[in-house]
Amino acid sequence: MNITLIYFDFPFWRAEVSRIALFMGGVDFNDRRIGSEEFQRVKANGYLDDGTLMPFRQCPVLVVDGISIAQTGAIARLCGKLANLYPNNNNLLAARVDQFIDFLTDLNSLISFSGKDVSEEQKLLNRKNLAAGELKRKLCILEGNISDSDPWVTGSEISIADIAIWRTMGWMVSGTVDGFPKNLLEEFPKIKRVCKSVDTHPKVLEWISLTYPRNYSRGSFE
Ligand SMILES: N[C@@H](CCC(=O)N[C@@H](CS)C(=O)NCC(=O)O)C(=O)O
Repeated sequence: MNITLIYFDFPFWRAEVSRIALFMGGVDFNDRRIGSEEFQRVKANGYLDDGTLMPFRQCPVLVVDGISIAQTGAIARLCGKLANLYPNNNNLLAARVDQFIDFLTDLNSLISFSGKDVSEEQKLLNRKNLAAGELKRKLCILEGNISDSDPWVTGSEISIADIAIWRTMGWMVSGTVDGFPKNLLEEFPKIKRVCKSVDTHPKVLEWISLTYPRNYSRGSFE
């Protein structure tokens, strides 16, 4: 199987969950990172410069044996299956993983839209309100869906859901999202516990040392 994952040159969860899954599973892939100029051309015509199809003119895209697949969740599920980080033969458990990925997609949209087509000042205000209001409510709900006793969100095995939660939360508390305080997770010990477990996983640390810029702020879960 020939696999290429296309995204930008930073570890945002949309691509990072799949990159890390493939790495953890020992699945060979081409980690293709594109620049903003090429992405402008993708948005205009739907193809990379080498002719690769970008189905919805968005990133990430996974190309498997010449077939292009779009959408974060679809890509993460496929990579999770290939890497044994997503249930291959248990539909119910698979749906339990899916619900977390879809929930994170909701959170991502909430955050993105709060900064869309508004002034910097308004964006900062929107983000502050979001962090103290609707986002906090959603984090509270996420916290309530994590068990007190299981090590990972869907039980005894790590899955793409844990990796996705770690990377999304890490981004939110990294200090790079204007208006979000770094202590956003203060009241959520179970979310922090899961994030810390991923953040200290030996394969995740190996991937970080291989690919993250030195001093990259991936958030603290203390
Ligand atoms: N629903 C898509 C959204 C992906 C998305 O919004 N990606 C951003 C980059 S992080 C993008 O390509 N934005 C450009 C656009 O939507 O035109 C997914 O889940 O992958």
